Formats: sequence, structure tokens, C-alpha cells
Amino acid sequence: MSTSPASPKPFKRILLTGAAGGLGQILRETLHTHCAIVRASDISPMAPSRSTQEEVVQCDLADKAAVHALAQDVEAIVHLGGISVERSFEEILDANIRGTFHIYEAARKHGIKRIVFASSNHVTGFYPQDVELDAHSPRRPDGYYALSKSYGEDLATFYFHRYGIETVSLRIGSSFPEPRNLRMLSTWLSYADLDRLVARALLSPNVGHSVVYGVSANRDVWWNNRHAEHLGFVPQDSSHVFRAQVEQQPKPPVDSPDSLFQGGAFTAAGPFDD
Ligand code: NAI
Ligand code: 15L
Repeated sequence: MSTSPASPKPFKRILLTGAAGGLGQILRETLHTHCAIVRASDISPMAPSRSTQEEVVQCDLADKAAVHALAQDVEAIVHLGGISVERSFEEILDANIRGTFHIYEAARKHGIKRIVFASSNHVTGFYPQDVELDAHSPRRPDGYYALSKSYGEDLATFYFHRYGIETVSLRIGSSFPEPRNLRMLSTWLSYADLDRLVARALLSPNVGHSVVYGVSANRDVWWNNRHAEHLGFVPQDSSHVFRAQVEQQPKPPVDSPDSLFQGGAFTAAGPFDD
């Protein structure tokens, strides 16, 4: 982190992976609050940089050498890139497992000390919806995607204890413009609250490896952030404003994954090899 007069923002350069994705497009705009330059990267082509405050670099996270080059002169990483839904293990392996490993190795080699990792609520997806969880609840990953996020959280713990690289793992609920179904009335994270959460994850001191659920101040939340109070994340939005509209949808059967498990339909995806 730098606070010299020439660089009054907390960071000189932040690397954003997954910048072409749904959340990446949001943070590509807002991260400028915290740094002089956003290096926006994705495997997908993106529009060229629009100003001297942005660098655009196409990069496959599975390519170790390319990821190392990507991290050159970076002070913090917001790591969103990868497969974001349930897929076969082979598809998850390169982007999420190798990719996140490459991010941590690049951070080690370049002396980068802060990573914000987009984990997922699916690391605890196999809990019933009537159980309240916190960051100390044992994980119950609900698929290969969730296993890759669980591995990412373990990488974060290891790289903190071994190399002093600090991470905030965001177990994001459902971050979309609006909640799409009844389950998301509980799991929804507004884009504005996502932005607040990422700010706290970047700027809070002494986070070690902290785990926080990324969820707005919804009426019926399943997650308690008591172990993340040091981050000072206070969500301001609520799914409540969409409740009447969402409740007009047909209710899923009471014995369907969407009604039973916190991870919803992800718990019933696959198998992929049959
Ligand atoms: P997204 O699927 O819209 O964006 C992910 C981006 O990663 C895409 O632009 C994709 O091209 C890129 N990507 C995929 N494979 C790559 C590779 N090998 N190398 C480089 N880039 C690659 O997902 P979204 O919704 O923006 O989510 C961002 C992150 O947050 C993801 O890691 C996702 O797992 C996580 N997350 C999102 C949630 C949500 O509700 N949006 C909930 C929980 C977690
Ligand atoms: C996730 O982890 C996914 O990336 C996102 O697409 C949503 O499906 C979300 O979880 C969710 O649980 O709603």
C-alpha cells in the first residue's frame, strides 16, 4: 500500500481478474476509488482501456507464465476470474484450481500482500435452509465448483501462514441486479453492497485470512458475519423491495433442492460423466 503525495489513493495498481464478467464489469468501474490504475483482465476479449487509469490484458488464468506477467507492478488483487457455475471437474480444474494457485504464486513472487478472493456461498451449499451458519461452520461444498472455491480458501490460509499474504474470502451469495427467485430473497447481494464489501476487504488492516458472507441486509438471511466484524462491512440494501414481485413466481416443490438446501439447484447438478 502506498500513501505518497504522488499516489494519494491507497493502492497504485489493482489487478482485477474476471473483469469481463457480471461482477467484473461493475468493479471495473468502481475500483478506481482505491487505486491509480485498474489492470482489468479476462480470458474473454474486452474493449480497450478508455483512459490512462486502466490497463486491459487478456489472460487465461490456466497459463502460469501469463499470470505471473499479469501481476507485475500490482499492489493488490481482486480475483473474480474463473468458471462461476457448476461444471465438470475438468472444466473447473484449469480455470479455478490451477488459476487460483497461479494467482497466489504470482502474488508471492511479486510481493503482493492483499488478495480479495471471490469465494462462494456454495462452499456451505449442502446445509439446509433453516440452519444459520457463520464463518466457523464446517464447509459442505455442493459440487466441483464449490470444491474449487473451498480449495481457494485453503490456499488463502496457507499463503497467509507461510508467506504473510492476506486475503479476504468473500462467500458471495447471489449478486445480480435483482433476486431472481425465492431462494435469492435470502442470498441476494446488491451491486452497491458488493462494492462496499470489496472496499472493506481491500482497506481493512490485519485481516490475515478472513471469511465473510457477501449478502445484503435481507429479511431472512442464513449467514451470520459475527467472525468478520473487524472488516466493518455493513450492508445497506435489502431484497425486501423485490419481495412482492418475486413471490408472484410459482413456488418450487417443498422437496426440491431450491427449497431444501442453501445451495439450491447447484446441489443437484451433474453427474457429468454419465
Ligand atoms: P461471470 O461468469 O460473469 O464472470 C467470470 C469471468 O471469469 C468471465 O468473464 C470469464 O470469461 C472469466 N474466466 C473464466 N475462465 C477464465 C480463465 N481460465 N481465465 C481468465 N478468466 C476466466 O461470474 P460473476 O457472476 O461475475 O462472478 C465473479 C466471481 O464471483 C466468480 O469467481 C464467481 O464464482 C464468484 N461468485 C459470484 C456470485 C454471483 O452471484 N455473481 C456468487 C458467488 C460467487
Ligand atoms: C454462485 O456461486 C454463482 O457464481 C452465481 O452464478 C449464483 O448462482 C450464486 O452462486 C447463487 O448461489 O445464487
